[in-house]
Amino acid sequence: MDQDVWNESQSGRRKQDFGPKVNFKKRKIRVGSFNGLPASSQKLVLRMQREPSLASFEPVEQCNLDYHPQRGAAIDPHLDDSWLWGERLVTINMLSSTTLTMSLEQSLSDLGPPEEVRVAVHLPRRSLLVLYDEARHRWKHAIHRENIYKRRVCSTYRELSAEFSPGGQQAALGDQLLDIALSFQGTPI
Ligand SMILES: O=C(O)CCC(=O)C(=O)O
Repeated sequence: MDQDVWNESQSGRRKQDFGPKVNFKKRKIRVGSFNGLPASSQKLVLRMQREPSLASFEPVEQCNLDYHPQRGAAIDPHLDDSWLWGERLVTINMLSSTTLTMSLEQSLSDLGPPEEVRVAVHLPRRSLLVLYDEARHRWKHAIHRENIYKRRVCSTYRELSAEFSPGGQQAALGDQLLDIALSFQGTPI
């Protein structure tokens, strides 16, 4: 990864993207210069697919993030888009361990105001995390800066939503994106 350029991103992160150019607000997608996931991911994706829960997982996008305590790197609580991205978000955690903080606004009693419930998920170095179902769609996820102890790099892989999958309204575009992604000839966009 360090042989490719890292681009400055928000909150002290650096990133490398392998995927189409997307304007989520306008719901527009441009294939642009997307030329696939990197060659180094081919083996990893095959290995993921050996896990029963990832047997049908075909990623169409990869985002590498680089966190360093000296830059105060973090990612604020958020939900990933679900117009383009599908059910499973798969992240490989590398170089050092961290904690993923999951949070949900919940009224704990009928009368009380909503309160934030937090769950800390330990991510060991070299672990793989799959977010799906409520953890994907209801609970926000974040990495707080106090949980970055040393340089940490992660790769997040995303699959297509139903709209871009066979039978969906934008299946043809989805098919084209998958063909490019799974050529594994990519350079960062
Ligand atoms: O650093 C991580 O593990 C989380 C990355 C993430 O939430 C994202 O890319 O949307």
